[in-house]
Amino acid sequence: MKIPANGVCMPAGHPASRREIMIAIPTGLMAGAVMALQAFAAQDSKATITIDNFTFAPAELTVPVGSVVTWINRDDIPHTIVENNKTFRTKALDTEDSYSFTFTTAGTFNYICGLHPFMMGKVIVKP
Ligand SMILES: [Cu+2]
Repeated sequence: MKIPANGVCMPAGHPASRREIMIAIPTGLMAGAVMALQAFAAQDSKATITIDNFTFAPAELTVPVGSVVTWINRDDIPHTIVENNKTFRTKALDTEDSYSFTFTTAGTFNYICGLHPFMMGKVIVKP
């Protein structure tokens, strides 16, 4: 091992290493915060509406913004889901077909079955 003339052993990378640590800590904290937010957003963010016997159940569903709502057709005939303001609209869903929609804005979403307009449902999205 070669010892420098002044006798002080100073690795070339040393001045940068403290700065790297100072950057690494906030980055780690931010990653933790993002993961915590994702865990929070995932809470109660999924709901299912069953279609059976010409009925949406529950007929009225309240969910927080960001929720994914899935409709499943358990009836033995096809149904569609058509939101009154065309926010979402499906093709005919056969038995056991499903459709998912993510509600990204708050509001009340009234929908019907396009094949049987007397079938009505409502999703209320809270901010
Ligand atoms: Cu129908």
